[in-house]
Amino acid sequence: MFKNSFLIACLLLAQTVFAQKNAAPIPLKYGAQYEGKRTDEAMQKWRSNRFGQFIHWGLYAIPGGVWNGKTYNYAAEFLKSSARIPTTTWDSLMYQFNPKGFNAKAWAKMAKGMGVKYMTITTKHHEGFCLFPSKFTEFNIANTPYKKDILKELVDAYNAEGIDVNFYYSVLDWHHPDWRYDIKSEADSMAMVRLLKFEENQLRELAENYPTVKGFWFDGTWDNSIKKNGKWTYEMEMMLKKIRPGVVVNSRLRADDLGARHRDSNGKLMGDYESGYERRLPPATELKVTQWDWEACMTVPENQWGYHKDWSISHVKTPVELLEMLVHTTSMGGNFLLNFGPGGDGTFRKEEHNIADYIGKWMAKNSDAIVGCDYAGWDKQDWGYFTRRGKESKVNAIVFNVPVSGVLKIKVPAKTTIVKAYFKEGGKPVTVKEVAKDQYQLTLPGKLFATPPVIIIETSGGDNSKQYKDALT
Ligand code: H76
Repeated sequence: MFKNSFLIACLLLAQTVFAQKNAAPIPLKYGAQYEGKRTDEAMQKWRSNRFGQFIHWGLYAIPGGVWNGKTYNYAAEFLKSSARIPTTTWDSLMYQFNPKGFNAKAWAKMAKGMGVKYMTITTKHHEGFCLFPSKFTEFNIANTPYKKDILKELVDAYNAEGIDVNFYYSVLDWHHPDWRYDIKSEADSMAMVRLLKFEENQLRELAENYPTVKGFWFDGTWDNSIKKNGKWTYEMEMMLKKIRPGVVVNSRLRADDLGARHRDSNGKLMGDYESGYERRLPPATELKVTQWDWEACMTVPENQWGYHKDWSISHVKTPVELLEMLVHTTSMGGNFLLNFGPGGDGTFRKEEHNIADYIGKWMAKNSDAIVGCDYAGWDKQDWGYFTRRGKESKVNAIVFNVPVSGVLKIKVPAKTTIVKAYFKEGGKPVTVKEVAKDQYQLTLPGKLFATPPVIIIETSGGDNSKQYKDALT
């Protein structure tokens, strides 16, 4: 009986796979615009950046997760919703927005010191407050006691440090009266038309007024009201690319004709890169992610993006944990966007400074193994990660877990020979031993490492298979 149902299940599976393979693609007007990776210069720069700083800053930074003496453990930027605060009450926080400790140049210097190549900032989060002076709403920075265009100050300061700036923009808007979660009536439909027109105006404003913007990072697009407006998401992508050729847009913006998100109804990625890896990395085995560009965004605590006063309620990732995530991401051909949530006073917390210092010190010596690097094409090993710059014959081995044996096992692709290996820092040679066909061992000196070492492995296209005879099986 079991055998029979197993057989039937196999047949059914084979049939579905067969059917999918042969099915004609669903015709779509607003699906993926191209397949694979963009190869233009702007995209190559975006990809080579690898390490970015995410900044969540808005009115939510002022209460910091605490309302009327009560601490709300959910994400600080969701406080309005968690504590069910009426819109008018929440919005009046804007009259307190006056970050006395804010210094755009100091922020940019800290980011530069950390080794990031790009920064993505919330121009408008779900609360609807705009960090830029918008013609289309009063709910913006110009009407706070701070008054100045804080977004422009940041763009200028980061650009001066050679850091690209991208704009996060939430389509979901708790402030705007026309936002709808779903469209169930003609009135809803008309409200959403007005909302989307307002947002189109703001997006045009952002693209036109900040000419160096390198990308748009959309969020708050998961509701039915947006799934039913795939055409608008397509039009926004086209509009931004027309105003700023080369601009990079995340997959999260997009829905297709049928409401499929990120990937269209034919399974093709929309936008320029997969942006669905949030607070997690793709599984190590999922190297197929390299078929398109992708980015993982990461919080320091479990789920806090905006400033929260109390970080004791969840695990706070250590600097070395975050560094490992950055390296892991690079080794799988992705970008790593690490979040910072400055306080209402415009300063970063101690933990964030510590992370910036620790990663920055490592990047100062080793950024060559990250920036401009990609998946190396070698099998992942338990002791750490491989990265490689383009098609170079040099491979970087970044060691996070030193085995008890002190021996790093390596399996190279067929017809690859390891010529030599040495520590990137100091150049000390590492003993290399070929132990079987396409298999090597690197022996580490018997000492503990204070920070993850990078070992440079030089290879040649030599064929080591001749000296080995495969077993007959
Ligand atoms: C849920 C959610 C939002 N998406 C993250 C990138 C944060 O902005 C968070 O508030």
